[in-house]
Amino acid sequence: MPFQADKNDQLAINTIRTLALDTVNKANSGHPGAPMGMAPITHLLFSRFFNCNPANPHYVNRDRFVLSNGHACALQYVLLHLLGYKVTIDDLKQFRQLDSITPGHPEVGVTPGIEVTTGPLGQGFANAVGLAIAQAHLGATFNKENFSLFDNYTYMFTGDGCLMEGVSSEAASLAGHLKLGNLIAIYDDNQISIDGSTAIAFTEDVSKRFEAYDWQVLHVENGNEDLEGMYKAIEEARAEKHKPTLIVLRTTIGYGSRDQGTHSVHGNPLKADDTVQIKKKFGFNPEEYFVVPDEVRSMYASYAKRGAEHEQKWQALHKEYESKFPEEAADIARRIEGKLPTGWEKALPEFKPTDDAVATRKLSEMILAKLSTVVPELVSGSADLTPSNLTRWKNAVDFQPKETGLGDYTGRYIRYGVREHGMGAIANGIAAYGGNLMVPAIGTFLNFVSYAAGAVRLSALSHLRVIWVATHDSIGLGEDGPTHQPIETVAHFRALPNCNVWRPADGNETSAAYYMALTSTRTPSILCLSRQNLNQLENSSIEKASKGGYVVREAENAAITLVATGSEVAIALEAAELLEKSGVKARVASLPCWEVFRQQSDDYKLSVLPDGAPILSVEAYTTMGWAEWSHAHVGINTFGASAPAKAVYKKFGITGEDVAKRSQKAIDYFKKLGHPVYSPLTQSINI
Ligand SMILES: Cc1ncc(C[n+]2csc(CCOP(=O)(O)OP(=O)(O)O)c2C)c(N)n1
Ligand SMILES: *[C@@H]1O[C@H](CO)[C@@H](O)[C@H](O)[C@H]1NC(C)=O
Ligand SMILES: *[C@@H]1O[C@H](CO)[C@@H](O)[C@H](O)[C@H]1NC(C)=O
Ligand SMILES: *[C@@H]1O[C@H](CO)[C@@H](O)[C@H](O)[C@H]1NC(C)=O
Ligand SMILES: *[C@@H]1O[C@H](CO)[C@@H](O)[C@H](O)[C@H]1NC(C)=O
Ligand SMILES: CC(=O)N[C@H]1CO[C@H](CO)[C@@H](O)[C@@H]1O
Ligand SMILES: [Mg+2]
Repeated sequence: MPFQADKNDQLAINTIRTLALDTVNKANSGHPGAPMGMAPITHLLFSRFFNCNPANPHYVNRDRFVLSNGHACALQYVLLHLLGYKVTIDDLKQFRQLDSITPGHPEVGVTPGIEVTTGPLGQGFANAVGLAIAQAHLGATFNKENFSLFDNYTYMFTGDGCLMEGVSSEAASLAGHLKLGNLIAIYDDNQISIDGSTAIAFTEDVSKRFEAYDWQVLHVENGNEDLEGMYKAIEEARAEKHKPTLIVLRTTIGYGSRDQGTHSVHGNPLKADDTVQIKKKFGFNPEEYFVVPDEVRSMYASYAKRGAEHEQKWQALHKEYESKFPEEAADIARRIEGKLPTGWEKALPEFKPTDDAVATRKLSEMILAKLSTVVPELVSGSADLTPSNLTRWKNAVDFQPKETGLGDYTGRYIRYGVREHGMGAIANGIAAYGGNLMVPAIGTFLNFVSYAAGAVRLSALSHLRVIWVATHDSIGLGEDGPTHQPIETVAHFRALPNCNVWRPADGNETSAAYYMALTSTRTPSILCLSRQNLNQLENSSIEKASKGGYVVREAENAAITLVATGSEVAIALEAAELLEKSGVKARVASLPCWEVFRQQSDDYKLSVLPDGAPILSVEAYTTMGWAEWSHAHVGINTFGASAPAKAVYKKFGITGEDVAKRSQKAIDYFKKLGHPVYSPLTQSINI
């Protein structure tokens, strides 16, 4: 369709500009520059192309919009208001204020219509790639001839900052390989960031870079005025079904301000006299604030109506689909509702004490293989460590463009390449598609989850169920040495709010970790899995481990409690045996997940880590954090070493014998003090 101008387009654009200006000025804080520069493309995109239903922000086949340059969120809030989402003028007036729905950067779950939390630059870019992967996968899985149920676009705004960040390069490279024709990025090429002109640090040819990634790259030279040019570029982007598109849009930051085109309009409210002259220039009364002319109201109401009709049509199509493909329709409905398939948990294997010693990474592979058959929304993948991570089940189909001959879009195994940060951020986008439509599990070495820390933090903050299959979880990986052996990693992620760090000790515990990871729908999980074989415990169970901590070896009137995780539980048990031989009674507790254990009742926690005897922790990581549970700690507060695993454990004093010796020291020390011994829990419960 050729571009048709609307006589009120300019009025609408200036309304967006002045509303964003008022929003930032009222808060006396925020970023006016990008909203004023991107007002024209925003109006053009949402007036002519974008499908969403403001009355039902969760309508599943809506187009997805990601503001990767999240600092420009005044723009998004204004737009959501105009479109009729539940974002009022009062909400705009509460921008950046306590408990408002218009926080300083967009947050999913806080504001209706926000798809992903953005602000940390580059993340939104990669999230958009994940959303586009989800759309492509669901379309390939469920669409039938004449029933195009999942077929819409992911649009993303991005800026200089995002494109300087490595995470966007990782994601862009993969998106190009995957030929995601449903992904359209609009680059606010205003040549300004906080420090000033991009000439000081960012002079590469971005277009050539994206062409090299195999993206379609389009240019609009006058993003301030050329609506027709913008229209044509978006049309062309939509027509390209086999490549993602980058539209390089030249704009002027802070368009209309006396300081337009400079960094001074990036992140500060504009001066009062500047605001006055801007409003006059745009034909607005400088004495009036938060003004939406009637013409603009009714234009945007018509876009909302178009969106509601889009959903109605989709519902009708879905009904018809239901009658022809009842099984698929039921699966879609279940996933939209956010429910796992009934009885899925029966697929979780249980292990006998007499079963072979197996590495927990291998157990994880077995479990994933079982789950893959009963949880179709589970989509696995790895950052180029498939053979060692064991994240790929037999007969898995790779998620690949058909043309490559390597798989197709129905595939549930994503080859992320060596791009851990990109993988984490893309997985956030996949998880953010909604409900149970897709559940991403992603694999790498535990040590390299730290590479993706920026993305993990956003999984946690935005309540996304992303499951990290983090293998080679300690010095037990052996010969690869200190560069690969995590020491501080787990302490970091345990310190991260709303992130479940699991370190299972055997098969039942690994099943428990998966059970909890899948059912914790609003929390990411990191499963720390061993490279080395671990014996099955004697008394583990899915149920007990699902509490995050439990007793694996009970002893009445014990002189000491040992508490450990993962591979060190067996070492603690060995120490307990040795102690018993010398007449000392020892209990052992396994604490596979601190976060989940913390949620148990005080009584239960105290039954695992009781008063009356010293508690000694055993974990082949930094001891930081263990004071919450234990009086003394066996751990490693230096880097590891390159040698066979057994030798490394010996070097760091993490053997049954060493732990038995340390236990005796702890017992003697507290005896000498001569006062009652209280569990560290008792203190935290009482204060
Ligand atoms: C990862 C990360 N690093 C730093 C920042 C702080 N920051 C916010 S905006 C910005 C500059 C962004 O420049 P650009 O994307 O060109 O935005 P514009 O000035 O054009 O609005 C920076 C460094 C951030 N938000 N995220
Ligand atoms: C799809 O629609 C076309 C045109 O209406 C029709 O000819 C064709 O038979 C339909 N295909 C199926 C599978 O229903
Ligand atoms: C999704 O968007 C495309 C392009 O705008 C449109 O043709 C299609 O009808 C939309 N999908 C549905 C199911 O309405
Ligand atoms: C695993 O759990 C099952 C069911 O509770 C139990 O029968 C089995 O003995 C447990 N295995 C181990 C190794 O403790
Ligand atoms: C496991 O439980 C059984 C039965 O309660 C008990 O006899 C046995 O000692 C336990 N094993 C350990 C290692 O605690
Ligand atoms: C399912 C799968 O890809 N398994 C592989 C796991 O890794 C080993 C090598 O370490 C391969 O032999 C398996 O094929
Ligand atoms: Mg910029």
